[in-house]
Order: sequence, then C-alpha cells, then structure tokens
Amino acid sequence: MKFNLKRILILFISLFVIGSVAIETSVHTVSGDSLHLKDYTNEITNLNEPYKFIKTDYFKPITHLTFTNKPVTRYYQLTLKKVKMSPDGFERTVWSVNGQHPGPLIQANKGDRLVINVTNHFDDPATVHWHGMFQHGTNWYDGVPGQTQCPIPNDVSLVYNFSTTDQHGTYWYHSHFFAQYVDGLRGSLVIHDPDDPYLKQYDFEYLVMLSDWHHNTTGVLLPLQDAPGYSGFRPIPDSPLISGLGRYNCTAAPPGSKCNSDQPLPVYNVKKNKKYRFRIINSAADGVFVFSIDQHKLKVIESEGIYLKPTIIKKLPVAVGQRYSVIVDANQPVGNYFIRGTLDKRCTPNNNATINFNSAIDWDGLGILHYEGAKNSPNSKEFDDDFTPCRDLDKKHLKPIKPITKYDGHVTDFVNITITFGADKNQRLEALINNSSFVPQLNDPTINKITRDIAAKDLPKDQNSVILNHNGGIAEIYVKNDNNADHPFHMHGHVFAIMFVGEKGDVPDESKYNKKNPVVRDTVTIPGNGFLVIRFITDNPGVWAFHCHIEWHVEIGMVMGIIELQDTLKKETIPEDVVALCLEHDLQKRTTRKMLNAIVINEIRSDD
Ligand SMILES: [Cu+2]
Repeated sequence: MKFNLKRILILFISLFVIGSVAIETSVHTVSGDSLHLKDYTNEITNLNEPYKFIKTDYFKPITHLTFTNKPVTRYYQLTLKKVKMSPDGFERTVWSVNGQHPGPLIQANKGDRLVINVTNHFDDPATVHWHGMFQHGTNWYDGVPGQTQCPIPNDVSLVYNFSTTDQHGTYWYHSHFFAQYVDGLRGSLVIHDPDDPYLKQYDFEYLVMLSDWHHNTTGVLLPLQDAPGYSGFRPIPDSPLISGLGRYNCTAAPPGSKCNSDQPLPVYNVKKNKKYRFRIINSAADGVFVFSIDQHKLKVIESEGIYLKPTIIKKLPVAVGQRYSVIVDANQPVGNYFIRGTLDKRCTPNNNATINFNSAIDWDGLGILHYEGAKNSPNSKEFDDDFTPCRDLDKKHLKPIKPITKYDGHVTDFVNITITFGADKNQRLEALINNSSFVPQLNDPTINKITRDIAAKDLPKDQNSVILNHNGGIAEIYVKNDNNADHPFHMHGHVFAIMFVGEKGDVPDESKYNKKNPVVRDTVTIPGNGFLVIRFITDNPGVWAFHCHIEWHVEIGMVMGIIELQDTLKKETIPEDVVALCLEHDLQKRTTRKMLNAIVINEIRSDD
C-alpha cells in the first residue's frame, strides 16, 4: 500500500525500538507454538497436484469452461518471480506471474470456489488482491497488506481460498503491496455464467489487458515522487501495453540498455462473420485508456460484473481498475484493422518537474484485428471521439439490463469525505482524506486488530476508518474532490450504486440522485473539483479498502478503510496460515535490523 519510505522505515524502526507490544498482541489469536510457516509451505510438494500451473496466451480466444451441475473447486498455482522481459522492446526486470506478464487467466464458473496457491519468490514481500471479488466471509483473502493480511514473505506460499458465490463477469488480480502491480504482478480473472443473457450472442472470447508501462521500476519511481519538495505530477509512462505488448523508440533509451524498436504489433485473429466478446481491463498504474477497433463498433454488454442494456459505441474510455465486455461483429471486408489502446494524454498532467516528463512515449497503443485470409497491411482510419475525455463512459451506456432498485431506501449511514493533496512537514506530497493521509501497519493489519477486540473507533487516525454497523443497511458516501485531479475510486468487497457524479460547482442535490435505475459498478471516476455520491448495502463483514486506483495516489495515502459489521467480523477466526504471515514478519523484524531494512531496500533496489 502506501509507499512512504521514510515513514515506513520509521514505523518499522520504532516498532523494533519500543519492543513487542504490538507484536505480542498481533499473534494473540494463534494458539500454542506449533505454528510455523514452513508447516504449510511444505504441504504443497507437487505444484501440479491439485494446483494447476498455467500460462495464458492473451492472443488466443479463451477456452470456455464447461458448465457443471454443481459448483466445483478450481485450483491454481501462481508463482511469483522476477524475470527479464521486454514488453515494449526495452528490457527490464518484471515482477512476473508464472513467468509471464500479464499473469495467466484465472477462471471459474459462477458459484465455483477458487483455491489459489501463491508462491512468492520475488525476494520482496507480496500479496494478491482479487479486484472486484466480494470475499463474503473471507475478508482475510482480500489481499491488502495493512488492512486484511500481513504480506507474504519471500519463499513463502499462501493459499487464497474463496467462493465466487453469485458473482460473474470480468475481474482481475494484482498485488496490493506498495506499487508492485505496476512492475508486473497483475492478471485477468473471469467468472463465466451459465445464465449470461449474452452467452449466445458471440462465438469467441478475447481478453484485453491494458496497462501503462515504465522502464524504471516503482522502487526507483516512488522515492522520486516521495522526495521533499517534489513539485511534479504522477510519473509519465514510457509506453502503453495491449495485453503486455507495446512499442518504444529505442533511440530515446539510455546508452547501454537492451532495446529493440521493431516490436511486432499484437494481433487478435478473427474469422469473417463471427462475433467476438472482448473483455477489456484497465490494469494501469494511472492512465485512462481509450479502446477502439477501426471500422468496428462496440456493443457494450457488461461493466464490472453487471449486465447492461446493450448500446453501440465507437470508442470506449476505461479508467484504471474498470472493466467492460463488448461484442465485436467481424462483419467488415476481410482485412487488417487497427486495434487502438490509446493512453489518453489529455488525462495525464505533466510539467517540467514531473518524473520522466520528457518520455519518448507514443501514447497511441496499437494492435491488429486480423481477418483470416487478410494479406494487406492495415491502413484503417480511427473513429472520431464519441465520449467525454477523462470521464467514465456516459451513464446512458451503463444501464443495468434490469434496474437495480435496492439502493432506493432508508439510508442508515451517511459518510462525508473531502479528498485533496497537501504536504507534510518535510514538504513531501501527501494525499488527504478528511485531512488524513493513510499509512498501513504492515505487521498488524486492521482485521487482526478487530478480531482481538479493538473497537473500530479506537483505530489509529491514519487508518482513515469508516465504521458501518447497520446489518443490511444502506450506506451513502458523499465525496467532495477539492483538487483538480480526477480520481478513479475503487471499493473492495462491494459494488456500489452511483447516485450522483458532478463536475466543479455541480453540488449534489438529492432531488437529482439516480435512485430508480442507478449505474452499479466497483470503480468510478470522481471529476477534478467535482463530486460523487454512492450507496451500497452493508451486508459484508470486513475491512474494505476504498481508494483511488491511481497507484501513485495510493502510495501517498489516498486510502480509507471501511470497517463493516465489526461485531460479526470480530467473532470470526482468521485462518492460522494467514495469521502466521504476521508472525514471520515480526520474526524478521525482531531478528535483525538488517533484515527489516531489507524488506524496504529490496523494493528500491529492484534492478539487480
Ligand atoms: Cu487519485
């Protein structure tokens, strides 16, 4: 989470110095001394059984799972390892999953259970968050260090085990440990649905993972952003990637770097008159992507697991963390057409002080839609814009297939927040929520505190806690954005209904709320100096992050912790292997200062 080097170091060091008050209590729920990490890491002796080690070719249609009469358990192995790769022609170290970037597709059918063994060989701690999954009854598998678990130490495995319950649609997974996902730990997650109303409307499915890409690791970039007096914006990327592939003009690369400017464009193959569902995921650190295919309009059918009334668009804007499904009809003359995954430069502020401000990036990410039998090279023309730049797709395209009415009722909890930026006493940039910048306690996550009966109201102020105790109630969050940056906010553990999104000066007024047929999703853009009002049902006990998904903003503290139904949560027992991760962390910190510092230093010095 928040990478605030000095503060994290101070936190670690002070914990070391003041002794083990927090440490003793953080392992309170562990009984006896039989608990050792090695016990469960050794359980998995054969990666193939039952855990499936898979790789995914993002340029082949995904294989549809057979629907079963009863839910089944699907076992996956995710092995985290740093490897050298050249996604855009420029070679660097990539935090890979099963040796690839983006990581392989995890898929299940609605109702299935996912059991995923994550083995960390990064030399850094890691976690995996399953973006969009509700984790009902399994808050501790949400993968957020400082909130729901301690990080998985190097050379240790953690089995994430959760039901997909009634969820379906397009999701993704990514690290939530510092900015590690930006370095590569991200992949796709799809839940198929036998009752999908669009199932018969397409022949094949493709995944499109969009991301911005940096030639420096986040271990280099974050301390630059965190430097006292830094007056630039978020780091400028070096290229956009379409499912892990991009291009770069290597004449701009530093001398001595391995770089190849002649990268082939990524190709998605189609057959004339077949229909294709494209699942589009913006897994970037920052940028708004605009997805389009020349001469092929997009039928929008899903956003973040919600089936939509189909509408036709030319271009799809996707903010960080958002997902869509569109159906593409390969009904044009046999040929090659450009697929465009454009990073929208208009939404990425820049000045001379910005990290990598003189990037040689070509913002226009390109791929090819190749019709079987096509010979010509593509020279197709881009559609004109049919959307508002730097804003979410218009709500007229996001109407649920059936209106979702459960948010139109008595609101039990009102939460009022103001987000902006400030500087700490050392003139380092901070993101503030109600004047408070979030700092994770990596060795003692909030869930541990709640389960050992610390009342949510007594949590440290920098946990930015929102306390919701009405079981089955409706919570309303009113956000005022006091800064001119747009922020794509994501909520863990829930989807929410969007009552109101307002531009500068457009103050929310309940008479304008969209209560009857709201847009429902899990990630929404709050306009610069604008407003957002959302509602959700408080029915999922847990500690749920609510945060900007611009990773550079997360790392300076734009994070809240929703503490939902703490009385139920505190009665639950966190699995021993999850609690044991904290034990290991504490042991590391107590053993030597050197080891403790190594946790942070590995993250910085990542280009070895
Ligand atoms: Cu933000």
